[in-house]
Amino acid sequence: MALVKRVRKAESYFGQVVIGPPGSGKTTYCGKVYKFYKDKLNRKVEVVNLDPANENMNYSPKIDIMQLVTVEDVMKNLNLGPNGALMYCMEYLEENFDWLLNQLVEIKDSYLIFDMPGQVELYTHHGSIKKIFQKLEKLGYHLCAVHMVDSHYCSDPPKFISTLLLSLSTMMQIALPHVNVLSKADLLKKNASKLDFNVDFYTDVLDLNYLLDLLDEGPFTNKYKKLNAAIIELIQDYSLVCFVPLDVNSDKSLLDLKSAIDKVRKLNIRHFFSLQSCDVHCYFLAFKAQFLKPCFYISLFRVFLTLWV
Ligand SMILES: Nc1nc2c(ncn2[C@@H]2O[C@H](COP(=O)(O)OP(=O)(O)OP(=O)(O)O)[C@@H](O)[C@H]2O)c(=O)[nH]1
Ligand SMILES: [Mg+2]
Repeated sequence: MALVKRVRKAESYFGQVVIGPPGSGKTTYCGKVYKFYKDKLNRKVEVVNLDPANENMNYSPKIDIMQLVTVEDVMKNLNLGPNGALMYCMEYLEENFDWLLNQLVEIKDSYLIFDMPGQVELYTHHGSIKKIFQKLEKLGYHLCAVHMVDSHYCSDPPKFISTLLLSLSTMMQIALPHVNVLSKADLLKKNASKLDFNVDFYTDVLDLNYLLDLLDEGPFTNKYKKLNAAIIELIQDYSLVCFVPLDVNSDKSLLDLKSAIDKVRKLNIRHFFSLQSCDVHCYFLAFKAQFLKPCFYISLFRVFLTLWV
């Protein structure tokens, strides 16, 4: 209780929570953005590692979950596999929230970068991460989710559609101000000639029906195509998902992402519907309000109906 009071006394705190599937570039980004903020922007910044199986950190974390619990120890002691052990670690962190808060209080004047694990269910339906960041929000931490997906998925239409759906469900689950990022944009540029469309098509997520034309035709894939059409309609109708491309080795790219994050943070949720979401490349809690609209549920229902019919 005293700890919570100590936090409440202070002003607001800011930072970003770097989430996304395995290997999407989260840890690399955390190390690069740490250096960028510190050396180029002269900001006080710290990285908090919340991945209990983080082996190759390219930064020295100020707070490290591996001092509280590791996947390796949980696997050994509880006889769990790597995925179950990671879920256990996150639940353990949730139970020991004060361990985290105690250390956050010590670096309250720094901008925070949270490096997160790469297990997708932690961001789509498991509750611990959501609850941890909700608690921090209530204590005055203004955090933005930076959701990384590997831009290599742009090379395959069905994979790109899955990526859109994953981004949407992560936004719904985590419910923080949110920026979707297509990581490894240098490779995207390098291989642009092999893509079906130009890079803007994938970042702006506008005319998705073109993707449908690229899906295989056939008696067995007809239903699959109808399902993809319904998913595309859902994503396009609500214009909730688009991406900021990121090349971690480019300062300009890091700066562009910083601007998108700052916009998300500064914009008042109530202004959301007066903005073109793709103009700002960012989406935030306001889409909660979409869920109050019956038509949102009708669209979702249609997706599931297509799956069954
Ligand atoms: N070309 C290129 N490679 C990158 C970029 N960002 C990350 N990588 C590479 O992608 C690989 C995975 O990066 P990580 O930072 O370990 O990914 P992660 O999301 O932290 O992975 P997990 O923690 O296992 O989920 C590494 O080999 C990085 O060097 C980028 O902008 N461009
Ligand atoms: Mg990592």
